[in-house]
Order: sequence, then C-alpha cells, then structure tokens
Amino acid sequence: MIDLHYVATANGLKIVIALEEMDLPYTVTDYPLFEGKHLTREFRQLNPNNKLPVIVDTEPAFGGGPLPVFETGAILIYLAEKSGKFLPADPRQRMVALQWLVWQVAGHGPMNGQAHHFIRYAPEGQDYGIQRYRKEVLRLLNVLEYRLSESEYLTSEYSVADMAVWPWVQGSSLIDVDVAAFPAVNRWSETILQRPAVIRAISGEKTAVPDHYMQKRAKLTPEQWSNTFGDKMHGAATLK
Ligand SMILES: N[C@@H](CCC(=O)N[C@@H](CS)C(=O)NCC(=O)O)C(=O)O
Repeated sequence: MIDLHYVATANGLKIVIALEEMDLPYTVTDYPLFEGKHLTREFRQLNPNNKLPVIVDTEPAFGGGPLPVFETGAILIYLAEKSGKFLPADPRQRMVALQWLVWQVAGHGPMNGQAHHFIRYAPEGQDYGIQRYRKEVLRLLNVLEYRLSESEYLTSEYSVADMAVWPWVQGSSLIDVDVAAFPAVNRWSETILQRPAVIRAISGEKTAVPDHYMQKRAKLTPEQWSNTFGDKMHGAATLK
C-alpha cells in the first residue's frame, strides 16, 4: 500500500496521476493548502524539507519496513520502478525520460512556482518578479513546444516525465499564459486530459483541486500567509 500525504496542487496531482496510471493501491491524507498541517516535528520524519507531497510505501519490495519518499521527481522514479511502468526499459529512451523529468523538477516547476507566487500571492508592485518569471515560463513553453513538435510525448512513449509536466501546464491560465498559442503543447495536453487515469485523478473526491485554490489573486489571512510563505513555514526548518 502507498500512503500518499497529499496537497491538491500541481505537485500533488503528479503523484495521484502516477498512482492511478500504475494501478497501485493507495490511501490519501489531505493537507489543506495554507493550513500548515505539515509544519510539525512528526512530518519532518517523513520529509525533512516539510513540503508536500510525500509517499510512504508500507511494504517496499526490498523489505526493511515502511519507506517514506519525498520530492516528486524521486517519488515518480520510485513508483515507476516499483510498478515496472511508465519509465522506458530501453536505456536510451529511459535517459530521455529522466532528462525531461529532471528538467521539470529542477526548472519548469520552480519557475512556474515563482510566477504563481509573484502574480497571484505577493503584495502588489512586484513588476520585476512578475516579468522575470512569466517570461521564463514562456521560454520553457517554447522549449516544450520544440520537443512536442518532434515527438508525441516527451519521450517515445507516455512516461512519468509527461505526468510531471502536465499538471503545471494546466495552471497556465492562472498566470495569464495562453497554452493555445503553443499548438504542439496544446495537442499533447488535450491527449493526456482524455486518459481515464488522469480524469480519475483530477476529479477524485479526495484529490480534485478545490475552486478556492484557483483564485487568480489569492486572499490569505495573516495566519495562512505565515503558514505558506512566512514565519511559520520558515520556522519548520528549525524544528528539532
Ligand atoms: N520540489 C518539491 C516541491 C514541493 C512543494 O513546494 N510543495 C508545495 C505544494 S505544491 C508545498 O509543500 N507547499 C506548502 C509549503 O511550502 O509549506 C517537489 O517536487 O516535491
């Protein structure tokens, strides 16, 4: 069994999509965004970085008791290896998939995350940050467009790399980016949207993204701000 410690965001959705695609049994514990339920000593035992999502494999194939895994890139590789699915067996294609997966978690995800931060959450008047990260998101969409113009998926077949990139692309309109301007990305995005496992993930009772997470300009209480971007969040890194 996989216990998924979940938040209904792009990073969380990557893992539900993978679990659904791989047909692995899982439980979901939801951590409402902005509430800071994961900013505890106990949660640090699962992820010393106090971020979501995290999985715990209660019965890893190699024994040794329950195994927590954090960082979505590592989680996706772990699940692909456990299920034997969605990471190509061919070594050359496997390397292609791993490159795009690392591209997502090391660049595409963080740049989109910063764009969401400056456009949707930061106090008004952050023009430089907005310009910088929005332009970088557009640059990365051009990179995706280039790749998806020559290949149906990021590698020769649908893989965990596509599962990592796709949820972030779905959030583009929230940062005033129109994916329709990127025809190959749009074609790829629509194809993935029709996959039954993806439909189950995005519409699941426990996993669908709630409407109030989708506000273009979020209004957080001081406590929610502290949990998400302020003292409470930073303080979690010093919990012993
Ligand atoms: N690089 C991490 C990013 C994880 C991350 O930033 N998660 C966000 C949700 S998308 C989170 O935990 N936010 C709450 C917080 O920062 O306290 C990964 O890929 O797992």
